[in-house]
Amino acid sequence: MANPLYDNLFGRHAGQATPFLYLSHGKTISHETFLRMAARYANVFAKMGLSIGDRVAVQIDKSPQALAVYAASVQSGLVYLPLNTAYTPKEVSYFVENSGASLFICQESKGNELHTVALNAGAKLETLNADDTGTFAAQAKIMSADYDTVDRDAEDLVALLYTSGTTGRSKGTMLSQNNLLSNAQTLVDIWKFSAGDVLLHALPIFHTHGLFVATNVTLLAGGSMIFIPKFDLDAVIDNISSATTMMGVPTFYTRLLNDSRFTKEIAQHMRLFVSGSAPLLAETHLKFEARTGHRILERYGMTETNMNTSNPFEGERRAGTVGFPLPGVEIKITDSKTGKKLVDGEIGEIEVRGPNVFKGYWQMPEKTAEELRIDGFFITGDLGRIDTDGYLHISGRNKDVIISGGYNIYPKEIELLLDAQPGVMESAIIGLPHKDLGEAVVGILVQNNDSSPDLVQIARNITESLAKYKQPRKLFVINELPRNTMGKVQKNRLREDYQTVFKNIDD
Ligand code: MCA
Ligand code: AMP
Repeated sequence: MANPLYDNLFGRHAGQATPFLYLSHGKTISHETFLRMAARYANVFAKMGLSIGDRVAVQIDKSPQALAVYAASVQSGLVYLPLNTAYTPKEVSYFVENSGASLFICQESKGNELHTVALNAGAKLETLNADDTGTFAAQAKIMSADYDTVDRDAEDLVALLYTSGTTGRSKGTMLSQNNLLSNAQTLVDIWKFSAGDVLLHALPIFHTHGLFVATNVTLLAGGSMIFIPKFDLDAVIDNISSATTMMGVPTFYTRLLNDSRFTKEIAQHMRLFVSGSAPLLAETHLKFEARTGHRILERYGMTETNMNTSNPFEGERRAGTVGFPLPGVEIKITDSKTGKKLVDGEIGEIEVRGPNVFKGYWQMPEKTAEELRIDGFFITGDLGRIDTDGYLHISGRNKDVIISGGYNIYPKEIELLLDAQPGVMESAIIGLPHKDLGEAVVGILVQNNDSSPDLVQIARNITESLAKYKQPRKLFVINELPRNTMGKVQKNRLREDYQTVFKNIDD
């Protein structure tokens, strides 16, 4: 037996002093140093008595330590559950409880407020900071840097990533060793990653894009990463000439284009820019090429499926499309109502099948059955069409979701909170065009007959329950929501009415 994901991503670098992470102030962490840190962490897990399949929930700043917790979880046969650092304790409590996590690791600064969260969920709480301090780090320091990797099967669960749902309840996406490994292998191959690659990493590492695409691909190829804590324009511009590749959400590229320091010269050393998580406007694609001579490679993925399609590395990277199905991945376009396959050119539901497709939603068999067909096709909720040359175009969404700066935001979750506010009869959350974030969140409220809503107070009331990026940037009050004959709120009409709310990039 073996542990395919650990062996391929991590174990293969054992004893190698080659660079893995370039940090600020000229500090470098080699593969060997990183693996020793992970092995120490795995020994802490063992000492705590964690067993195979236990969930480890983690809400800590982007750091080598955070990546080492991921590696240690894989090595120990645990299930890694990364959480957005923007989530409030209220949001976190749902994930820790729902997953039944045995261990919850947070930053020391949040230890006090998250203590109750862990307690209520029956999870043990440990702290870990980006400077390698905290209760978890202290235990790791006295542990051996050798650990016998736990045997795992390709189909075993390795990660649980939560995605919000259209009903307002988040679902835990169960990902197997092979879901992650097969996808990383394909991407290394088609994007021609090698040990010589230096990836400029400015994405968060609690989502698929920054963790399973950028990091797994680099690890598998044996390359290195310039590891920046977050997308900081100055840091990206300072480091870009030392990198060979970058992965980002469209906001990264629009922000770079808006800065005159971002020139053809500093991008000369790069061999590949990849974009995903949200639509890249054809206009951005063309401007980027005009400025740098590089054509951004756009690809399409989801938490449930990792990557599904990609524009070609060699061949035409077509603006406004997400390219072709990855090798081994099938895409079909179906009629949303009947599920029947449509002919090329027609717009319908995008369905995906392949080794990348997840194992189902954690303890939600009905939800799983609704979205994952018995024949293995996953109904993405995205709408698209395949053109005569075989390129997939994403033309819309069949699900009510807003994508803001690459983060998915589900209106229902916010509407449920707004509907419960004093003076509010009902609400509708919409995403409106935003020059920096692609879409930004706006709330439309209908007031109660007897009292009017206090918008300032409402904005204050929801801060405890919602991460900052989900909070509406603007709230409006109207007399009634437009509805169709079936009584369904016509959000497209609201979007039309308010489409110019964010006129400037700074709005
Ligand atoms: C930060 N804020 C946001 C967002 N990010 N508001 C809406 N949408 C956001 N995405 C808030 C901050 O809390 C702050 O509030 C204010 O906006 C301005 O922050 P700013 O400093 O400008 O933002 P930032 O820190 O620079 O972040 C923007 C960002 C970041 C760089 C676009 O959100 C980011 O790194 N996004 C990447 C998301 C990602 O990795 N998605 C992949 C999901 P205030 O100032 O009031 O406190 S995986 C996925 O989608 C699939 C699998 C796929 O295909 O990849
Ligand atoms: P998430 O739930 O965070 O995994 O987000 C997945 C969703 O992001 C997909 O269902 C798409 O709606 C969207 N997405 C990802 N990549 C692209 C892309 N290149 N173009 C348009 N939408 C994308």
